[in-house]
Amino acid sequence: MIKTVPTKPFADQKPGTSGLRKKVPVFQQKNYSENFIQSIFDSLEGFKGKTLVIGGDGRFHNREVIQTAVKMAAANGFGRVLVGQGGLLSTPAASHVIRKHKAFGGIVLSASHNPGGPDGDFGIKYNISNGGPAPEKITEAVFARTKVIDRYLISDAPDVALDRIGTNEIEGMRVQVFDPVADYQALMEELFDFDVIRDMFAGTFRMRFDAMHAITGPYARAILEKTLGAPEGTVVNGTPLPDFGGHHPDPNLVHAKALHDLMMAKEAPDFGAASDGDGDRNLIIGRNIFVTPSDSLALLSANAHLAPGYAKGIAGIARSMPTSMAADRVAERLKVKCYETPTGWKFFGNLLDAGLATICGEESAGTGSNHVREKDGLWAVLLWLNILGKRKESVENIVFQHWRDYGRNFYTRHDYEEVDTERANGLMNHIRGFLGKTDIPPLGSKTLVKSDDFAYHDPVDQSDSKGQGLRFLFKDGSRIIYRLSGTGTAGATIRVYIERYEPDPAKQGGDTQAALSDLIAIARNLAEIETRTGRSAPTVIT
Ligand code: VG1
Ligand code: CO
Repeated sequence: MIKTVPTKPFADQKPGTSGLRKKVPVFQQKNYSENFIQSIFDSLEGFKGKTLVIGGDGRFHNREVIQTAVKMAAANGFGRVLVGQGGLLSTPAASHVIRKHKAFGGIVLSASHNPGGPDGDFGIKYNISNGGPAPEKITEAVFARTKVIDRYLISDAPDVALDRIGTNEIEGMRVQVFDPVADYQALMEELFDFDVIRDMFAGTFRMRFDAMHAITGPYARAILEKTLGAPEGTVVNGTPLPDFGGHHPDPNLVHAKALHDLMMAKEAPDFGAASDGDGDRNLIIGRNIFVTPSDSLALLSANAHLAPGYAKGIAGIARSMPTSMAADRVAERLKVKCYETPTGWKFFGNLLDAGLATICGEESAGTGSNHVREKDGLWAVLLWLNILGKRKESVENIVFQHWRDYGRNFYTRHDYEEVDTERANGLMNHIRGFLGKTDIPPLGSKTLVKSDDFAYHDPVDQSDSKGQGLRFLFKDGSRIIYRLSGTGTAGATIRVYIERYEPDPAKQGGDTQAALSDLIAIARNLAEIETRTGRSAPTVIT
């Protein structure tokens, strides 16, 4: 039976960079998830009888909300839902399934790289029929609805057997529980030369993939070990756990330190990689060398033609504004355009749909292409493997060669996490005060060519997005950028992005932090970070 349940609005359901993210206890409040899901449905039109894809990254509270979402989809009139077995579905796989099965949209339960468990984070995001994150127009409508919602619809049917593949029915709506890996794996086989990669594993080539006890474990085992012949044990931490084994499923040098240490050790395998909570990020480390995500975007774009899926070349590249400008140089050489968008994958969707860009990336370990409408961790790993198999060179050689060819963009991001929100806003306002000025004492001898609050005009739907990050651009091509994170759940996270271009091969080696030390000092002084936040050092450096 379909029930109409009265409810009251929650004031804090504003979606951030990627959906609504809050602490688990917030989501456990009565009606909290229901209100948000109903607000999504209330903001959409024309889904009666259509298909909805539902899945999540397996974190704590996943199964409960999957059941809720299925019963609410039935009550709201969807004709069919596709649910990943066990309630599991990586973000890129969800994107693919939405596209392949011509679904109206999808609900992905994830807080991605944020920690999980009973005191960790949870999240809900909505993806549209192109498989990509809902654009701002929709997230704003959802938020507006959450502020006035007074009822939600739900079926009182018993729970769906999530672990059994097969078809059930609720209120006349079909519920199909499917294998979350199969469709995705088939897509990867179309894009990449699996024989080339298989040959590599049949020889001496070895890798480690750290799934961080998150969603990519089953995908990586099936593809790398079972299909490509990588030895068993190549995938570590491969079982998704509700609390990610107590770790933080953020594939960076802090949270994937074990992988980094291994890759820098004498017994390092040839290639190391990791992915995040929901499988859309990738960390790439060669023996002896960490590849920054910005460099990885540039390298993948320059070498994509070595994979069958991109043999005809790429139509364009898109990167988020804070991502280094290394990809711009590749685009220039390939004679294609490089688009600069605000942070968050939702801004790439239109460019991909319109065929303006083929490969997209963010400095935050996100890379992807037009094969889906989300960033895709394993895709990046497989493209790297395909390139390594074709070029038969080490990661280190490939990276150094790239720097020699194009110059190196030294790049780092400093995060100050859980800063008091008022203080963080004060700091941003202080920096904003410098915008447009020429006389800025903390800049010392650096020559500023432009400073602004980044705004984006979407060339496809003509929408405008303002307030996307404070930029200081210097004459020598270096940049300092400040923005506040839109994915955190406690206080504010200040992100400082620092970049300098080095064309001289003789100066391209060495430590990134040392190479950027002048700019780092300027960035700290300009923002008065220490006095305003009380922090003498960043929480995380990537
Ligand atoms: C961060 C990253 C951004 C990424 C977003 C979602 O956002 O900076 O590049 O798209 O996370 O990634 P923010 O607002 O905290 O800087 V995921 O893998 O957490 O969905
Ligand atoms: Co993610």
